[in-house]
Amino acid sequence: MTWHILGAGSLGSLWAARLARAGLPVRLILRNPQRLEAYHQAGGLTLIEAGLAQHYAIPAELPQTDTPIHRLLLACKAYDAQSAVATIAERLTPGAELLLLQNGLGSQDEVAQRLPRQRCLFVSSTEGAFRPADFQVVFAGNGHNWLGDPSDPQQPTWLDELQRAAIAHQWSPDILTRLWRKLALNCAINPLTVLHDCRNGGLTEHPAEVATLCAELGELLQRCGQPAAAENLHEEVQRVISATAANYSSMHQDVAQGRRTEISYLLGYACAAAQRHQLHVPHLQHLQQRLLRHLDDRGLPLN
Ligand code: NAD
Ligand code: KPL
Repeated sequence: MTWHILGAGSLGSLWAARLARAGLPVRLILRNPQRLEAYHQAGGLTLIEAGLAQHYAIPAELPQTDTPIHRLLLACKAYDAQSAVATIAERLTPGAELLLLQNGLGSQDEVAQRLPRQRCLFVSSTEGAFRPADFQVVFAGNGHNWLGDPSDPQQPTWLDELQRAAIAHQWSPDILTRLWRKLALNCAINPLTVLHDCRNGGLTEHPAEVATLCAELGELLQRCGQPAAAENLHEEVQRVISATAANYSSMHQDVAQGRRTEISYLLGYACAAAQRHQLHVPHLQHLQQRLLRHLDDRGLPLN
């Protein structure tokens, strides 16, 4: 069955190239005729892995192409997920499967609620990729992909295709726990790296701030029915800070490059969940206010 990929950015291209390399049928869905023309000019996708560039002439099409979609990897930013899916919704067959590869929480439910006749799988990824140029992707960090469906623990039959494509993955019946845990890690680290303008390792100079945020995030996870995601959160945050000390967080990179952040699906989602549960999280709220002010000062979107 064909893998349609909507969102031919860093992770979408990384998945597309590896699936195509394994001989699996892949089609990219590009936003508009201009993007399609630029893609045809480039002649395909280039994957750069361990310094080696490989070219893949993966077929591409427009959203309004008149063929059904049975399996779709949605690999755009969280804030684009709903509008991107809307462009191909009519092509999705009943029972089609979508892999939602977005960071944070909130966008997956926005998409799933609009598609009651399809199956939405949530993906949490720790792989790293970036685009040095259009239709080129650098595989920058080995990682793992966890896939799961919060409403159905039955794993799909095609996971062996990911195996064939050497896409590190695992079926995860507790995918929400994974996504909440990653969200908590991101909330404890990313905004502070932006506000202190530092690499992740720079947060070792702000131990009290990190500890206070972890305490509030732990309480929030408990209140949201995610006790497993709260376990040893502070220890893991400290471990991630030291393991990624030399890196800039994804949010820091977004702000430094003047790109929209996924704040609404990370810290914004956490603060909204706290409010829903009437949980007092003054430090998270203050962090959100400081971050929003910081983004506003730079003319960046606040959502
Ligand atoms: P990206 O910005 O590189 O790629 C997203 C692509 O989606 C872009 O090419 C954009 O043009 C396209 N897109 C958006 N709306 C579209 C539409 N309507 N039609 C067609 N294309 C559309 O993003 P990314 O880095 O691949 O990240 C995707 C998600 O994965 C994000 O939530 C991110 O936080 C998460 N993530 C990324 C990495 C990484 O290393 N890049 C690692 C882990 C998680
Ligand atoms: O996922 C991350 C990010 O930068 O988005 C880490 C490295 C865990 C920091 O929060």
